[in-house]
Amino acid sequence: MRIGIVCYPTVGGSGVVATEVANALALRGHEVHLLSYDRPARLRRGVPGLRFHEVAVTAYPLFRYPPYDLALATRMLEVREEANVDLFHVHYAIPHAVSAFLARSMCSGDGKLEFVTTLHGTDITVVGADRAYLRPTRFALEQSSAVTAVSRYLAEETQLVFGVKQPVEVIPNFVDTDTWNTDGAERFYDRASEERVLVHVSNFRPVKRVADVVRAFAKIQAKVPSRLWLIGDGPDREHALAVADDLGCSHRVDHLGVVDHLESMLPQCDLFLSASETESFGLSMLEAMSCGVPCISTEVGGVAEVLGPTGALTPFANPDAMATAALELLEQPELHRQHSQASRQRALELFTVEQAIERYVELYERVLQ
Ligand code: GMT
Repeated sequence: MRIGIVCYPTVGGSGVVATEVANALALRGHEVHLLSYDRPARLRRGVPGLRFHEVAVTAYPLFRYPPYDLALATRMLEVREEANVDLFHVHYAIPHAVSAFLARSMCSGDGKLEFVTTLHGTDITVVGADRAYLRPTRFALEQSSAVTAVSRYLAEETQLVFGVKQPVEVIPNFVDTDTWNTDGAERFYDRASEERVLVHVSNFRPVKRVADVVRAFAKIQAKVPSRLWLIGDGPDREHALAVADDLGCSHRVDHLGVVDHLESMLPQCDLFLSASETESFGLSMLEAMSCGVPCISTEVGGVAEVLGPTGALTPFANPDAMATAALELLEQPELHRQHSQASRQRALELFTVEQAIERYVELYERVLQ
């Protein structure tokens, strides 16, 4: 098949998932055209049949907000005409699904331009529910050849917020379990120092509540020797570090920024902490699980579908409860070992690349019939 993929190029979850879908499809012999305003970091080079198409937006003094959605629609049309793509798969509804509809409407020639929209989370729960975006997003979802969501929670939320008529199919996110593995894993019971390494990975947006992670960690480090690795970057970084300072634990908190090879660091971690206010899936937790790192998360959105019986879920905005759940695993090596193995096992059983790509290919075929 010839497939066009549209996504944001940032390290955020939707861009990562879209890029991994593109990589996996190309490695399976499909011709894949990825469109975005920058080349995504995870897009593989040298894979036959995998091409990147930059979407350039012209600046003009009159444009306070350059119209990216128009530039994207034009680029989609060009790629359709040049490469004769069979269908587009757009990740994150806003504005990608609207651009896809526009591209379809401008398209002349044989056949309807089909597009599949995959919803990732904030495109529905935060941004999509904004009055300014709600109606065009709902319209574009109704026009999509098929709509998928990355968790059951998000599919239900979409029906609730948008009242769309067509079904929303759940195709969960996935992880490359070969790359994200437990090779060379070293947990606290293997270390002479017994220091526990806790990790949080995110884009540090307010929705991630990184300061709550730090608050929970302050309690944990008062009980067991430990460090907190804060990985990623974003608007709440300074606030989170200031909270660590206020709570007297900044000497145990390392902000490592955006790292290149997270998969080689996770096997050295003991626990992943997530304090998000909403999380449709929690891709970075799945990556941690695949490396045998149990996750403690707030009980929000679709996280329960990802963690299952591994790790623990704690109430939102309750760092004390998060610390208590974390200490349970960090003070009992045998219990930690069980959760670590169960986390890896769950990733292998339910969230592999093969499972997800098979579902997407089957959906594309259905749409094209
Ligand atoms: O909102 C973000 O933090 C980024 C966003 C994205 O689309 O880049 O993440 C969402 O999509 C990810 C991939 O499907 C999910 O793993 C995240 O849970 C989801 N974020 C939220 O729902 C807050």
